[in-house]
Amino acid sequence: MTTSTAMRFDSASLRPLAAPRVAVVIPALNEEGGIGNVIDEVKRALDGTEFRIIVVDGRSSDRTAVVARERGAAVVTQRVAGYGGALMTGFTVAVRRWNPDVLVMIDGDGTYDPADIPKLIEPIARGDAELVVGNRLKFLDKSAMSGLNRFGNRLITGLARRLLGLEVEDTQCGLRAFSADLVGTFIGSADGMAFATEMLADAKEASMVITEVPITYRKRVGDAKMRPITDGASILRIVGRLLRDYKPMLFFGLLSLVCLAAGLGFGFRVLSEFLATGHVKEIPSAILSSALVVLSIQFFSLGLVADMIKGVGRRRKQVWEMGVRGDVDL
Ligand SMILES: Nc1nc2c(ncn2[C@@H]2O[C@H](COP(=O)(O)OP(=O)(O)OP(=O)(O)O)[C@@H](O)[C@H]2O)c(=O)[nH]1
Ligand SMILES: [Mg+2]
Repeated sequence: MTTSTAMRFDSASLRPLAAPRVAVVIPALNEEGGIGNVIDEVKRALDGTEFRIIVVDGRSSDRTAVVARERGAAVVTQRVAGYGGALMTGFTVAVRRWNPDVLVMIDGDGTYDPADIPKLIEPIARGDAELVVGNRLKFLDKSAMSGLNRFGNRLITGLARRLLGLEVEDTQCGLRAFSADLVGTFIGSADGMAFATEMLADAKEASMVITEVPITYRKRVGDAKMRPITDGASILRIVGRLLRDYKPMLFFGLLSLVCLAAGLGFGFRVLSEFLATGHVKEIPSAILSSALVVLSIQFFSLGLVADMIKGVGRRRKQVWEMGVRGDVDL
């Protein structure tokens, strides 16, 4: 279990909830084989809790929407494409139409066990966490995740943890719960599966208190929607973009250092030739060297400016969040 220790400005959303209202959002694209069972299992798991189930249909070509409606879930069609777009649609609909205390996200393919949902809600209801992420890696059934997926998962998780400073072990887990007060924390700009990583970066940026809870992971029902190579590449791209947006000084500083090192490398040859002979014959090297050093300075300045912009944006967001998070009766 990992808990973020980032400094917090306000803990109003960490209040205990006696009987939380729970909205479960299920993104589903051609999951007619699994969705019905997932809905039934969610109902069983949340028996005794006040809850709603929202299936976000990605314009499935099979009977996903029909099956979901038959089992009593509310079905909405997503407006923004992709897995992330589906989840953001579901969160927005849930918050605007029903005002839940806790939002839960779970896949419609039966890989997650809805019986784990109460375990995820508990730390939020106790007032100990704002975002709870499932961790599949604790007891992973090897047949549930292909070798390629496991490798990709480890690579992406390692990069995301190191570069973005995420303190979550299973960064790609799709079973999560969070305090509905903080739904505005998530920007949802990442397309496809990269949303899972972006969500954690947003949570960290907003100093949300994050906890991981071990869960079970099963073999999926129906065909995979994930394309390991395309989705893996898109997640790597998003890690790069998140690094640029959340750690601009590191991102541009690294580019600046690389250019500086290359520039000095070429410059050294020119300079040593000049010192030895008094002439510069390697004109191309001299030009390349100065261009690289100028580029390095530009990257560094860009880093400084981006860092300043980020600081201003963050302050504005903190003020905004304090305003909406307060436990105040109006
Ligand atoms: N509405 C909607 N749902 C999607 C979309 N892409 C994926 N999903 C759903 O999101 C959930 C997770 O997608 P999966 O295909 O299971 O991806 P995964 O869990 O990373 O990989 P596998 O289970 O190994 O295929 C499933 O319920 C999908 O049906 C989409 O574009 N729109
Ligand atoms: Mg799945």
